[in-house]
Amino acid sequence: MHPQADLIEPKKTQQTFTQQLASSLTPIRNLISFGTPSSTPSSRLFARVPASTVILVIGLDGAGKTSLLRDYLSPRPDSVKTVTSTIGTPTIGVSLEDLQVGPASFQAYDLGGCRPPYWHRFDEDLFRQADAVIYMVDAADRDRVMEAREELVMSGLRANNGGMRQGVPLLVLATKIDLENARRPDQIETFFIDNVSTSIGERPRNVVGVNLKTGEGVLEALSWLSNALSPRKDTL
Ligand SMILES: Nc1nc2c(ncn2[C@@H]2O[C@H](COP(=O)(O)OP(=O)(O)O)[C@@H](O)[C@H]2O)c(=O)[nH]1
Ligand SMILES: [Mg+2]
Repeated sequence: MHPQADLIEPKKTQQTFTQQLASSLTPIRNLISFGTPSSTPSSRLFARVPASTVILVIGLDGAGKTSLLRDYLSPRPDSVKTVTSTIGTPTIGVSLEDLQVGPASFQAYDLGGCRPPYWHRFDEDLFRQADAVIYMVDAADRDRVMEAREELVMSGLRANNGGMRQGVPLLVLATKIDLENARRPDQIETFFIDNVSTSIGERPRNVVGVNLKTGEGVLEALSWLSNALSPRKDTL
């Protein structure tokens, strides 16, 4: 048994599925009691998405990508694998974090910084191959907000060799809403969606503010994404 298991309250048998998800989509210490990877709240949340769905988790470094994978989507912190891909000639190894959650794989990658142009082609490939994109933005980082939007628009949406495919859902997660200087989610929405709506085009999109220290907003955000990806019940 995990050393912290006795700190976790026993589950109430009458809890609904949604209540169970809400209470367990908090940092990893509360997920531990869920046991096997196949029974984690996040794997149940994404159980209905099509097989081999790729969910790209992307944004500037420090936005909270690793925290989301490690603390909310993974049954154990060590389930997140670091994989190396090569780009350019001569080739350079770049690291992505990869996590399988039921039929979906989450792939996290850092954008930004001063990188040669061929790195941007690699970014564009990631966007093009994704079935959904979680674009993570540090809502409290006012210095890099322009850079963050530029990366989304130029690599993700307006890429010369094709960025995000039509209809691919875009979830913008505004993290660190607990910090005093954080922008509100509606301000992030104006800046990242409304002001560049032509580039974003017609696709399911949503902006949710989250606090990855407590889990606030995470269930709402992931539920929206799993619904956006799951086959609709009412299709003919
Ligand atoms: N206060 C606060 N800190 C956060 C939040 N999300 C992430 N962090 C912290 O921000 C730092 C960078 O997060 P990380 O997940 O490594 O970002 P990544 O570079 O995008 O993978 C870490 O110290 C996290 O603990 C949040 O919502 N609130
Ligand atoms: Mg990281």
